Amino acid sequence: MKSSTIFLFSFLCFVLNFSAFAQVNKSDSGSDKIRINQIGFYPEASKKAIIVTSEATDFSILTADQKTEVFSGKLSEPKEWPHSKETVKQADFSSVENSGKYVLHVSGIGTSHPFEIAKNVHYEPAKASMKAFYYQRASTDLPEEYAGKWAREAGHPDDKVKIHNSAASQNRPAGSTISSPGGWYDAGDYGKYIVNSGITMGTLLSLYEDFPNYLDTLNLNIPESQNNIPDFLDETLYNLRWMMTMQDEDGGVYHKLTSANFHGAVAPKDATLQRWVVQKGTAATLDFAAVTAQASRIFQNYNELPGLSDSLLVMSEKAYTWAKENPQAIYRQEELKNPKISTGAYGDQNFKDELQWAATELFITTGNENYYKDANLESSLETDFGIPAWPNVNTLALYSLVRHRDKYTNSEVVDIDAIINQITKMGDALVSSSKTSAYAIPMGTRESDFVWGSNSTAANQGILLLNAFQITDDEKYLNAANANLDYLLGRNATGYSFLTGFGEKATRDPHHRPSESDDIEDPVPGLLAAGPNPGQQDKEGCKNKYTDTHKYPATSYIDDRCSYASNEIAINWNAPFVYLANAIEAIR
Ligand code: 9MR
Ligand code: 9MR
Repeated sequence: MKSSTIFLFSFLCFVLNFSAFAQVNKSDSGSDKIRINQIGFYPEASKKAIIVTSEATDFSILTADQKTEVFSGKLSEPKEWPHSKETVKQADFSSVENSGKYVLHVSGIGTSHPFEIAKNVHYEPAKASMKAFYYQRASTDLPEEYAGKWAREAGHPDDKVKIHNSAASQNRPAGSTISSPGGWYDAGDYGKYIVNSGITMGTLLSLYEDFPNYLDTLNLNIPESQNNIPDFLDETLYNLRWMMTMQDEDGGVYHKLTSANFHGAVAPKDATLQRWVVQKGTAATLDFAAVTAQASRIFQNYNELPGLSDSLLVMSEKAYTWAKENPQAIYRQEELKNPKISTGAYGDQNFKDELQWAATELFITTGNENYYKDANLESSLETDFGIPAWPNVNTLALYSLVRHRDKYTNSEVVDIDAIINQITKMGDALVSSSKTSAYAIPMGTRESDFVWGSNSTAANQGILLLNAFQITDDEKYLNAANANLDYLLGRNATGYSFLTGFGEKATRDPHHRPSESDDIEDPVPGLLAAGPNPGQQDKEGCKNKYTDTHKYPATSYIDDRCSYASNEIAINWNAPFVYLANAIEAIR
């Protein structure tokens, strides 16, 4: 720009400062004291925003051009949120039901990011969060036709993966190779880890079993979109087929496929370190058994996939048998050598929950009661079940049982009422804590909700609540689930929408090698950032980026690629977001 033009431009801006234009400008940058779902709300649903203030008393809802006020209301009494030490008030504008684009304004505080009130308001982010799995595909190029500006070359063919000495067997000695292509990259790194694929696939397959009609029409624009299988299942098949290559002949399943050390932040095609499959383990094998058992009953209905369902069941039972014979094959990464392995450990030493999950899925698929006896769920319902996470998967068994509850109403083996009761009780606890929460959300029921990948805690709480809703039809569960979706999309103490590409202030610089290494300004869309993590386990040069504003559990988040402790993405975090957002879309 020439200097005279700059002068004219500055002058114009100065004049316009006193006009309506300046107001629009102001809304572009949204007040960081107003925390709101930056995507929006369903016409008939509850609508809340959080204002960081102890003084302000009134708020208004304006059309997005800020020309018309459509609603004015009183803020609630102030409350402190212990997880951010903020004093906040709630703005409730649930009675605004007309579709449109709006902002929320509080005088003396400012104007919010814009948001929308509409039917299907979360459809695009919900869909994008599933499309994100396509962008995580290993061993294939992503043509522009499907990947848009994030098109990239293939990386990690994984057709000559070496058997690590910890994984050696008679027919597959150390140093020999197997082919194990495909699957999704786990996270910001390029590893493929069975344990984490387990909960990820279980979550996605459960969404499919719960809402098949909605998912059958979801068009993801992927290479398989033209075939007769729903895109949602085609995408999950991409990872399932990889998982199937991870089972050894004896039924045991390799813990992971990885390079010995993390590769630098290069594109997939340039990450060419030798890849290894490492040690068969009980956790990986049971997670595999659960996923393949569940997948077997889903794919039974597809003639286009002859034999798949049967093969999955055979593999599942073989894995289960191996795990029963090897109940304590603990993955101890620190003991591995030649080469040493330093990538993600996913080390878990307690396999009871994995066994319960696998046995239950096998029971549901086969009807064989011995599996249910093995699962032995009902003796410890009160104590042993919590919000799912990668090392903690037995609640997925409860979800599957209640989904198929019609089969068990008069059952002599399953006390389905006890299972239902457990889910609604857990749901009630989340609902009641959201009622007293300063942010009006279940997230933060306990301070320990804020862990590495805390956003998946919020999403998984949402799934629990949606299970309770599907059993009871009681809207209180649906509303609480929706409140956690609001949390993830902006109604949180950082003010960020944690889904890349969605929201005026959204995560832009995730720890994600493909996004870091391309020369595209925008990150790959539809990825859920890990979220606030007071552990702050980042490396030295990154730790000092946490300032005073990041010092509380709920604010311990930096939108910086260096931060693998708060800003990485991962398939086991995206999957519960996919469930939460798509299930709410399907229900509303
Ligand atoms: O990129 C890695 C990420 O996926 C892991 O979650 C994280 C913790 O294990 O480690 C990251 O890799 C870093 C490595 O541990 C040390 N060298 C720098 C790597 C990238 O920041
Ligand atoms: O999600 C995992 C988290 O629970 C652990 O605390 C953390 C450190 O071990 O690792 C996380 O998983 C990472 C995995 O080890 C490697 N790929 C990236 C994952 C997300 O950061």
